[in-house]
Amino acid sequence: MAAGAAVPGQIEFDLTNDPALVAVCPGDINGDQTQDILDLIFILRDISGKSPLTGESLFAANLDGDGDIDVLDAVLLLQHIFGDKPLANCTAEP
Ligand SMILES: [Ca+2]
Ligand SMILES: [Ca+2]
Repeated sequence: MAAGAAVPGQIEFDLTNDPALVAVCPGDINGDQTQDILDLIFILRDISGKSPLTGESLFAANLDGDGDIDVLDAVLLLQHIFGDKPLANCTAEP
């Protein structure tokens, strides 16, 4: 995990793999406050290389917190969609 170079007078932004440090809803890749089939499509498109995720969506998609997006994350989201293993609910910020 590489730290960004500090620029004096500016806020340093360090990319981290810790989802707790990034304000995203796990599983909500498109940011509409729900985790559904549309988000699964984003994960599948990332895995297939058609449309790699970036920024916050990358953190939202990494459901098992292992640092990259793969089929395990897709399975976790599928389990949520089918109700087998629900993820934490997303609620809109007030
Ligand atoms: Ca969503
Ligand atoms: Ca993962």
